[in-house]
Amino acid sequence: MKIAIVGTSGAVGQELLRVLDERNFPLDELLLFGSSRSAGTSYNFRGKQVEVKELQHNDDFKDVDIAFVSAGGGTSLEFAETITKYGAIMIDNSSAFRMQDDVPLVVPEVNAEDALNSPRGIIANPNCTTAQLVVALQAIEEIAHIKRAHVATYQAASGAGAAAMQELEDQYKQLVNGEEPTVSKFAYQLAYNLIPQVDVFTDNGYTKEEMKMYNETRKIMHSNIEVSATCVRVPVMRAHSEAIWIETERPISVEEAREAFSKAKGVEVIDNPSAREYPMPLGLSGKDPVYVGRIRKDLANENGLTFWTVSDQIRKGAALNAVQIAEYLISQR
Ligand code: 2RA
Repeated sequence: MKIAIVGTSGAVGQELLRVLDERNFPLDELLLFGSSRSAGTSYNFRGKQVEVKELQHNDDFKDVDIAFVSAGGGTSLEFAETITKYGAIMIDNSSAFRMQDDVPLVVPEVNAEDALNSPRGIIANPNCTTAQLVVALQAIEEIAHIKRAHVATYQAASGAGAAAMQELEDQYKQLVNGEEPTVSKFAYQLAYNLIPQVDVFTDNGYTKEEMKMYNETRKIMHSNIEVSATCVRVPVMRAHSEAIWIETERPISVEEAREAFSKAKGVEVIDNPSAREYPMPLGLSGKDPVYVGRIRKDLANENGLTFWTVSDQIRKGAALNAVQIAEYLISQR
């Protein structure tokens, strides 16, 4: 099994190396690709130094089985043909192909089988906020159809990349030292602040990030579910949180919901309010599950339920989900 990573030096690329190693992914050879800037850098994988090659339009992907691509939508669009032309499966973390009809958009806990039909050899990884959302929603969908969901996201700096995480750290240090904080990765200072905008605004007043949650959730769940989200950037390093309100076709009890979450693939319940036990980004970063807590009936809707989720944006939100898609493909061979 020959595996490639495109975008190795980025936060997701680095996490892919960790996840492939931790999960003992069955590969015989690993190829690393990146920009001209990162070419020549080498990374240790299973005791061997592997050097990053510059991504170019050549035959480098001739014998590759699966290529994990996380280098931005422009690179995915430009190199999809080069990567797949000899039969490699491209698991793409960008938004470039997610909503194309001939590209499956996959979260294995929800629609793994869709990955078996990739006519272009491309399988899309969802937006991190969507992956976290649908893993939790699927638990409830199994017991009662969800008609609509309202979501408020609390998105970590990591969503904007490793440099954005560094900028957040720097801002706190600069402010403590009485210096002007560096503001370049976000529209405003993030330290001690919240920014109610992730990505650009669209004509309906929602941001692209919020429309991803609407469109991607419907595609992954094969559902007419209505999703209305407000996506907010918060001064947290790498785990996204989401407050979720759902309306189901029939009323479901908290006990039913808690049991459904407890049984659900990829979900871990932390829900004991009397002991102040609920998911928080601090301490859950770097872990695999989507954590669910604060489960309760929605006071404002007799068919409503509300709950809180936390998940690592770089793992389940990107690298882990991509590797799980690859694991599923291998399991079906
Ligand atoms: C973010 N979901 O959090 C977007 C892209 N990773 O910035």
